[in-house]
Parts: sequence; structure tokens; C-alpha cells
Amino acid sequence: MTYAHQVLNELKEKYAHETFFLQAAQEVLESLQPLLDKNPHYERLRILERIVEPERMISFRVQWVDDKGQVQVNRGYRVQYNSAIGPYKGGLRFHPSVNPGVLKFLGFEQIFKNSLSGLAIGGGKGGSDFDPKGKSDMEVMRFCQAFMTELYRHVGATVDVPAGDIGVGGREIGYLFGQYKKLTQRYEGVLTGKNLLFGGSLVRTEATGYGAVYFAQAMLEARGESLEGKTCAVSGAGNVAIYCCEKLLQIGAKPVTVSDSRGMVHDAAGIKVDVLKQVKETERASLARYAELVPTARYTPTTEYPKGRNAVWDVPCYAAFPCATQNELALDDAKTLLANGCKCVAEGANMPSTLDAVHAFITAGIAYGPGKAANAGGVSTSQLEMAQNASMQSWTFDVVDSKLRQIMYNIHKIAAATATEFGQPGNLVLGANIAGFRKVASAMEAQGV
Ligand code: NDP
Ligand code: 2IT
Repeated sequence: MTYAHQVLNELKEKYAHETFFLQAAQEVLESLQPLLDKNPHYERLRILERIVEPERMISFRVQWVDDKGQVQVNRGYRVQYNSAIGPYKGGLRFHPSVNPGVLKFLGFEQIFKNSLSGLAIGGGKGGSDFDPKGKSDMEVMRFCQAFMTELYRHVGATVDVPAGDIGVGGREIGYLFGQYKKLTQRYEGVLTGKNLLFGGSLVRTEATGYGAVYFAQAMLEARGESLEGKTCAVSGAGNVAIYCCEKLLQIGAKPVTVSDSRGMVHDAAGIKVDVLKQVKETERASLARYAELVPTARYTPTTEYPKGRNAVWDVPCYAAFPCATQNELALDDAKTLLANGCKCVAEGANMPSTLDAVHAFITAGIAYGPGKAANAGGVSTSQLEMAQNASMQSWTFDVVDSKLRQIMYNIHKIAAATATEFGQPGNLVLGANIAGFRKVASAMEAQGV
């Protein structure tokens, strides 16, 4: 049995219930085998056994009082996964599905994503099973304050720097920052994705969605193709999806779908980003509202999706941008996309495709950009925010945007070159995993046991 499979089997036994983590670990470890074959000392150093275990996992109680005066209890977490190449860096997710296994999958992916970005940031992730849906602004504020009242002792500008993820945007980051400052008396870049008024960076809001499109452009340019004039399917309707649509429109492509947890919109005339922002960022409403406002839009609730399928992927497209959540694109969806002529998949979300869907894309030889490469624009721009905070500067929109674009093209270049180096040209899963891992493993080796 190979070293990678031996470690994977141990994980499967120990963490049988952490299915998302096992899925992420399987994808990474299996693709590392060609590197491990060339570097037998990694096994002697037990690098895999070390890298799959978080350096630290913090879990805490979050107690707060809702608008009715009732006491509420949630669970809060921070997984400080790996600090070999920099301070822990990664988002916070507030969603009822959050548990240690979900955060371990996200934190594990973050290690390699952050390494691949070429920046000096380690991997971390955190969050809570708090459900922001239907909560008032004051309830969200009280929850964020209670969450930070425990988290503050574990984070800091050179220690661990959280940011947003599902359910955590500018509003939540503002409340978290306010509480951190109050508790520590420190005005520092302890969080990224901050408001521009207190240390935020231009382009951070747009960065993940824009970056996914830049990554798709990099993949397609390498094949002599382009997104211009092409129909694109986008899933999700949150931060990543909105700015993915915006960038697609700017470059002359046509996004025709968006989705949320209740349904999807197909707008053959092209998604109207200003309406989408109004519905999602201002009104915080369901996409059914978008369909009320836009006559060309057709709304399909999830209850009418074909069984076990995500109807977004039934819409014929040249390029697909999954930007909602994990495992939202399964094998049957991948087959439908391919049958309809899809030539490019760039993942704005983390692990949106199941393992067999990923396999189908790679076998078909289309331009497939896995999340840890294609969505790295968010965390990379977070690092640009940290750099601005540390140097007390603020850069213009164009400066940050051009750095972001360059980072995405660099990630593509290194992932593609590494895939070729290991005999699988075009396999960006293999290329991204090996390139991301190699740097962290070398740093761990140099820092000793
Ligand atoms: P948001 O909370 O802004 O938006 C999430 C969107 O996805 C919403 O439209 C939401 O619908 C939908 N969604 C979430 N969970 C589900 C689900 N279980 N089933 C169906 N739809 C769902 O989050 P982001 O846009 O920030 O994040 C989206 C993805 O991108 C996540 O995988 C995240 O980890 C990843 N990502 C985010 C980055 C960032 O900078 N924000 C950076 C890199 C990756 P509804 O509102 O109805 O729940
Ligand atoms: O998954 C991710 O990369 C993020 N949610 C962004 C993390 C960050 O620190 O900006």
C-alpha cells in the first residue's frame, strides 16, 4: 500500500464521521503520491500524518440573548491548522451545518490554497452553527460580540487573522472588529474584509468572484480560447457569485443563472447585477424576489429540481462557476454539463464538486480549476489588506485589482507547470495540490519536529 493510502486509511478509521474532511483529504493525498515517490524522506518525517492534524482546534460556547429576551446557545470554533509558512489565515463561516468536520475540511484546503497564492499565510478556518437567517441586525451584533468575547484571546494580526465566508460579510466583520478592539485596546489588522473606514482594502469585497473569472481566463488563454461572448452558469447568490457575475459581464461574457438555498434563477438575457445586489445585499431576500423584479427571469424552487440534482447545471453553458457550497455539483451534474458542451469549470466555492464529478472533468480534459486555485483571490486580497494595514497604507482600486489578477495568473502558471512536471499536463488538481503542499512540507521540514 502506498504511503498516501496508508495515512488515508488511518484517517478513515479515526474520523469516519467527518465525511467532508475525508473527501478533501482523499483528493489531496491521492494526488501527492507522485511527489512522495520522488521524496521518500517525507514518509520518514511523517509529514502526511503531521499535516492532516490541525496544530490546534479551539471550541467554545457562545451565549447571547435574542430580541425576545431568550437566552441562545451556539457552538463556536477556530481550527488553527498549519502555521509553517505564516500566521493562520482563513474565513469564519456562520451556518447551521458548521461542525468540526466541516471546518477541518475547509481549514485543510486553506493550507494549500494559501501556500499556492505565493504569500506568507498559514491555514485556518472557524465559525459557528449560528444561523444568521431571519435574525435582526441587533441579534447578529450580539452574537458577533459574544463570539469574539471568546475568540479574541486566540487571534491577532501576527497570530491568526480571520475573515468572511458563508454567512459572514462586512456587517459581521465590523461587529467582530469592534468587540476585539474593545477587549484588547488594540487597533490592528486582526480581521480582513473590514469596512474601508477602518482598515479595509478596496477590491476585497469583489476579490473571490473576480479572481475566479481571472483564473478561468488564465486557463482558457493557455488553450487559445476565451470567455468573451460565452454563456456562463453561476451557482450561489452571495458574495462570491455576485462578483463573479459582475466580472463576467465586464469582460463581455453572459452569466445566465444564480441560485440560493431555496431556488434558482435563469435569466437568458443575462443576470442583472444591480438587481441581484439590491435583492441580496440590501434586502437580504430570496431569489424569488429577483424574478419579481426582472421580467426575463424564470425562477425554479429547489422543490422542483430533478431528484438529487442541482438544476443550475442543466442550463447549457460554455463555462460553469459553482459559487455556493460544498458538493453542490455531483457526477450526474458533471455529465450533464459535459454533454451540453461545457468547456470550463472554475470553482468559486470550496469543494463544490464531488470526487467523481472532479474525475469526470479531468477525464474529459476540459479546463477545470479546483477551488483551492480558482477561489484563492479572496484570501490573497485579504493578505493584501494585511500588508496595507501593517504598512499603514491604502492602495487604489486599480493597484489592488492588478495585483489580484497577477496572483491568479501566477497560481495558474505554477499549478499548470507542476502538473506538467509530474507527467499530467492540464491536471490542475494534481498541480495545485503538489505545488501547495511542497512549500508547506519543506517549511515544516526546515522548522524541525
Ligand atoms: P455567502 O454567504 O455570501 O453566500 C452563499 C450563497 O450560497 C448564498 O446564496 C446561499 O444561499 C448559498 N448556499 C449556501 N449554502 C447552501 C446550501 N447548503 N445549499 C444551497 N445554497 C447554499 O457566502 P460566500 O459567497 O462568501 O461563499 C460561497 C462559497 O465560496 C463557499 O463555499 C465559501 O467557502 C467560498 N469562498 C468564499 C470566499 C469569500 O471571500 N467569501 C473565499 C473563497 C471561497 P442562502 O442565502 O439561501 O443560504
Ligand atoms: O475560503 C476562503 O478562502 C475564504 N473564505 C477567505 C479567507 C480569507 O482569509 O480571506
